[in-house]
Amino acid sequence: MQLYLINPSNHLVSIVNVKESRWNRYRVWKPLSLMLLAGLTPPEWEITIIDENLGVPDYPAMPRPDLVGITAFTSQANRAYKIAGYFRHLGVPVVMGGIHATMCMEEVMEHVDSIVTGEAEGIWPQVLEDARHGNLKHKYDGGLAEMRNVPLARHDLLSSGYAFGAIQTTRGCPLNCSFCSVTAFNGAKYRQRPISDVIREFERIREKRVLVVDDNLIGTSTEHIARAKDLFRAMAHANLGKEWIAQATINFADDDELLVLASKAGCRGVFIGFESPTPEGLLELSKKFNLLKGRDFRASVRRIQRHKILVVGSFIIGLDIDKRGIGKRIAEVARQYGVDNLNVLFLTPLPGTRLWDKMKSQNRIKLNKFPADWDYYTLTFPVALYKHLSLDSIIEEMISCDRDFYSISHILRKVLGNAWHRRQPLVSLVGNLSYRTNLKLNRKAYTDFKNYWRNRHNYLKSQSRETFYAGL
Ligand code: B12
Ligand code: SF4
Repeated sequence: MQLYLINPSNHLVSIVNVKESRWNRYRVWKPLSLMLLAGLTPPEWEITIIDENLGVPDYPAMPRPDLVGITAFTSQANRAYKIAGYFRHLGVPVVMGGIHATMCMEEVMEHVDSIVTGEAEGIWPQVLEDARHGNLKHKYDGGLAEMRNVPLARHDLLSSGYAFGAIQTTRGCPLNCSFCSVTAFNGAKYRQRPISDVIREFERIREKRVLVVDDNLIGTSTEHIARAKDLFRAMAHANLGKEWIAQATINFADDDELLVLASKAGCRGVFIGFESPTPEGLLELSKKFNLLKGRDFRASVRRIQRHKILVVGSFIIGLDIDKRGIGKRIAEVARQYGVDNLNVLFLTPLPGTRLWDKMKSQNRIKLNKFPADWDYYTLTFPVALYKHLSLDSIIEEMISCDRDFYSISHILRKVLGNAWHRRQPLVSLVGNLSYRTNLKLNRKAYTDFKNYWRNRHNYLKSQSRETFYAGL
């Protein structure tokens, strides 16, 4: 039995389109969900994982599979339906799972034979068994998995073309920020994998560099942090020889022992959501956690960096309180905090979030011709109406923020500072140049986006259902 597991590309973000810049090799990450599904798949299935981000294969030249499984974030949904349409046309049943299938069930059910909502661990073997007997149900629900049942992902099935491997050690986040889908999807309960499983899986990853995909690496409570320390001790003890980056909340800076252990375990970078430069902004996004204890962000960032861990700071532009000047303000604050890289995203209503409900009820979701408009739900386009910022002005704010933070003089200062402190100056240079190179691509993307926004009614009308499915 042949199984294809497919990660659809999004033409607006895929590596295929950004080949102009070799830095983007560092921005393409392995689809862990598919490697994990493969780990759950019994041996009678012959598995091929296709990551379209590495190039779209010549599907017609490939053998006809018995089943196709597709994963998709919302921004990949439009392409996912095209792939589904192609295989269903050949008579091959298609199953879709992942966050978009869970958040937009009804839409997805129109395009595939079967959907799997929630996490796959408890249900995927059953889906395969039903498929084998030609008895696929239209809908399955995996719910939330027991972490001891998360299998070792099949890293051997996707081994080349990536700068980073990927692994997951925890799921869920108790913080439930209004713009984020993680709590709605993976639950508020913070669930940790057995440490021995994490170590065994790390040992199977061939890449020297690894992305730990956890949304909140260390959690929030004393018990979560104690477990994170145990994990880091075990990783250092296993002498894995890996360098890894992860996502965490700012409390990562609060415990010096934790930082020492993380660094010994191979932590080289951490992505932290600061989200807004003002307390009002944090309240608007329900990110009260960042307000606790009258935190000094600059001191927190410094404490992390002292352990030779680079800090990427993430902010969101387009909040109801954001006015003209917010771009420069974010760049200025990010510099004050002393982050090594700045990542700014447009406030985007993702389905299943409280932000979606709010903006929908206020009729502010302007790119709403789905599925075509899902292509733009990459957080790199302003898809909604923003309270004080028009389409043109929010884009100008984003450009001015990036231009300011990634000016050559600022990059040089940062890199020299890192060289002085022996804190991965080369990595910091590559990271900064990669962002800077992308600025040019972004500007072109914004111009195309504005044209699309203004003309999309005509554009969408011109896409008949036949042309929609054609031309894979
Ligand atoms: C790693 C990651 C990335 C990596 C992606 C690597 C990759 N190719 O998969 C990178 C950095 C590239 C990335 C990019 C983006 N991401 Co991201 N990312 C994540 C993160 C942190 C972890 C995903 C992961 O690997 N999880 C581990 C795997 C094992 O879990 P899983 O994917 O959920 O899979 C399980 C189930 O969903 C299910 N399942 C999944 N697929 C399938 C398929 C089938 C057939 C079946 C049966 C089951 C099934 O089974 C799996 C096992 O239980 C999530 C947060 C999260 N908790 O999901 C955000 C998340 C998925 N990202 C998000 C977003 C918004 C983005 C971006 C659009 C924006 C951005 N700038 O970050 C871009 C989009 C890129 C694109 N191609 O369009 C949102 C998506 C929300 C949504 N509705 O789409 C999330 C949920 C974060 C959030 N704040 O809300 N991301
Ligand atoms: S943004 Fe981060 S802290 Fe907030 S709910 Fe999502 S994962 Fe948790």
